[in-house]
Amino acid sequence: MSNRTFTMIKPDAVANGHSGKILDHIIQAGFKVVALKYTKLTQEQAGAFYTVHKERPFYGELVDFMTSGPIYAAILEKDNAVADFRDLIGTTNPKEAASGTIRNLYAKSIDANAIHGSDSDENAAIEGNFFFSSFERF
Ligand code: 3AN
Repeated sequence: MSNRTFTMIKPDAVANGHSGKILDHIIQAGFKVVALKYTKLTQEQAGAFYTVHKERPFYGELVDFMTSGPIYAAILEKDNAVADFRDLIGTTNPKEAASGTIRNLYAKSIDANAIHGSDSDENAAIEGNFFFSSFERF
């Protein structure tokens, strides 16, 4: 069973002053923050992070949006972390996100959707390694 996932609080949520509430929501839901970083992605870094979406029509917009302001990146620990965190954040499109989910509460649109959550154990490891050195994700 997976016990780690990776998240980013995206530029819209940081700019709107929601970072603290979102982090608290995550912690109150039983996730332990095992690594945390406040940073701003370059176009090159965002392009590399989202390389799986390279062929999708929204790739350029996604990279522009993710570099538009600072973000928080974090590794989170909990039993069944990947699936439980996807439930906590809600669907990609916040208009369809279940009541009380992070995207329902804090996101406005499908591109500016407040938060990222890894979609598999494999991607959680890749994404965590992208942001954190081995010293930072002990
Ligand atoms: P999720 O983040 O819910 O796993 P993905 O992996 O399908 O969603 O998409 C990655 C990111 O790309 C989303 N978080 C969202 O910001 C953006 N995105 C997805 N679909 C669209 C779309 N139709 N238009 C604009 N941006 C999108």
